[in-house]
Amino acid sequence: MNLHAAASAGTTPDQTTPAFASDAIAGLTQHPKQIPPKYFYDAAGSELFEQITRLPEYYPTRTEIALLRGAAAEMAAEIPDGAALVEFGSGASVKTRVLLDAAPQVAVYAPIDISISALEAAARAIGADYPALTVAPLRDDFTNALSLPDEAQGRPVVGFFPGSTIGNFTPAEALQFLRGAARLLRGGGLLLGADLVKDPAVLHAAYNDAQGVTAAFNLNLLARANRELGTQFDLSQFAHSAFYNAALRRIEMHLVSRRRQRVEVGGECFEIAEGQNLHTENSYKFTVDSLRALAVRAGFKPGPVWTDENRLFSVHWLHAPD
Ligand code: SAH
Ligand code: AVI
Repeated sequence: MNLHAAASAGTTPDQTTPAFASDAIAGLTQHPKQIPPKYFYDAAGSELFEQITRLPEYYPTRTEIALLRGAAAEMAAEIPDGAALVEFGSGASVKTRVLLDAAPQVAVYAPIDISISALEAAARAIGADYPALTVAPLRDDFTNALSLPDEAQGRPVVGFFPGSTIGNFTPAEALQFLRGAARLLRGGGLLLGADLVKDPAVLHAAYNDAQGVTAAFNLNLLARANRELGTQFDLSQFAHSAFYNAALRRIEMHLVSRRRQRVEVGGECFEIAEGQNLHTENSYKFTVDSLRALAVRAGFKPGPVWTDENRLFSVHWLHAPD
C-alpha cells in the first residue's frame, strides 16, 4: 500500500464501520468474548484518551514527556539531516513537538493514526506551528503493511512510537509489528516508549482513576458500537474492570455484564451471562531488558535507553537494520 494514496482515500469518518461490525462479531463469538482495542479511538474515544493523559493517576504520559524533554538533545543527535519522521499512533501529536523542537533537521512528518479526527486536528496544528515542515498524515491501521509516502522517498527515515502503545499488542503482534517497522525504517531508527513493570498498586490506580475517565473510555467501545452499528448495548448494565495480571505482566481491561442480556450485531444475536466479561484491552508492561530482547528478535540493534529515577517508564533508541 502507498501511504499517500491511502491518505486521500481513507478520510471518511465511517471508513472502519464494515470492519468494526465483522471484528465485533468475530470477537463476541470467541471465548472469552473480546473487542479489539483499536475501536476505542473514534472522536469521542480519542478525546477521552487525551483526558486520561492528564489524570493524576495516569503517570505514563507525563513521565514520558519529561524523559523526552530531558534527553531531547541526545535523541535529536540520532536523527539525520533531512529525515522523515514517521509516527505510529500519533493521536494529538503532543510528544512529537518535543522532538521537533529539538530536531529542526526533520524535513517531513508522517503521522499515522486510525482516528481520523485526532489525526486531522494534529496534522493541522503541527503544520501551522512548524511551517518549514512537510506534514504527510495517513489515516490507517498501523498493523497494515505500510510503505513510505512520496515526501519521504529518498530521505533517511526515523520512526516514533511513544505512549507504550506497543503494550496494547499481544507479544506475537508486537514482534510482527516491530519486524514490519524494521523493514520500513531500514537504515534508520525507532524511538520507542515502553511502560515498565512496577508496583501493582500504581498500575491499578492508573487504570481505575477516581474520576471514572478510564471507565468512560472503556464503555465508549459499546457507545461507539451503538452509534455506528446500531447495536443496543445498555451501558448502565456493564461495569468497568481493570486489574494487573502479574503472571502475564499486563493490565487487563474488561466490561463486566451486570445481568444476563442479549445483543444483536449485524443480524447475529449474542447472549451475555450475568458476570460475563468482554475483554477490551491488554496493556503489557516491560522491563528494559525484555523490551530490548524483543527489539533484537525483530532485527533492531538496541541503542541508548532513558528511564526516570523511579523507573516508571522507558524510552528506547533502536537502530533499524540496513
Ligand atoms: N502517541 C500518543 C497517543 C497514544 S494513544 C501518546 O503517546 O499519547 C494510541 C493511539 O494509537 C491513538 O491515537 C489511536 O487512535 C492509535 N491507534 C490505536 N490502534 C491503532 C491502529 N491499529 N492503527 C493506527 N492507529 C492506532
Ligand atoms: C494507548 N495505550 C498505551 C493506553 C494504555 O495505557 O494501554 C490506553 C489506555 N487504556 C486505558 N488507559 C489508557
